[in-house]
Amino acid sequence: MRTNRHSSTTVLLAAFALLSLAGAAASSAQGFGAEGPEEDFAAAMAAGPAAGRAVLYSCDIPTNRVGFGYLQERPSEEGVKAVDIYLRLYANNGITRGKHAVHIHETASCNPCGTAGGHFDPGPNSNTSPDGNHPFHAGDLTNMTLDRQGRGYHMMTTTRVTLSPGPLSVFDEDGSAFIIHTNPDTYCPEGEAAGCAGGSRAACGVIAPYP
Ligand SMILES: [Cu+2]
Repeated sequence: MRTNRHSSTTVLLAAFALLSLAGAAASSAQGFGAEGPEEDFAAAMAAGPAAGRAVLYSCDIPTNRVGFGYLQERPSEEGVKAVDIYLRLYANNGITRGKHAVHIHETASCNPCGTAGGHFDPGPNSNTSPDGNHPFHAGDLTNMTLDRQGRGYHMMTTTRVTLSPGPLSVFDEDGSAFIIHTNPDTYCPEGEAAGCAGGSRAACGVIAPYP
């Protein structure tokens, strides 16, 4: 349902400007080079055939824009691809310091946040129940950590989803959305337990093709 887009100097500059604007902070990122995450991300966007972005809004005050996310698929001839994800939350967004679960949820809807549905899990044995099939969903990601002002950024790479068309694409018929949860993801080591995947929803952003 989507087509590849050309990368261009305009895209590179726009991505760089946005990411630079977000500023630098300490990082525990893996898989990014010495140039720094934001420069690497801008370069990847210029080279890659498929990218996505999301504007994150508060689940308590849906008009409050609290951050953004970028996704970049690495070019590959193979069906399984790596997708780099960058998330940024601004200061004073009403979200508490500490760790917060991050997932790709199954529907491109945030209004209200519950309409994003369960966790993205398109497989033939799909079970999108947030606490029920966790951490085995395709959309399960890693916790992000916010500072005392609720500010932070997070980078991760997943091979469980794609941005280009295919059975794992987040751009399926009803799209997908990021959810940042109120609590940390415990990754449910004891199996299903209420709230083990992060509990209630703090922020949400519909994932859209970019640019
Ligand atoms: Cu979730």
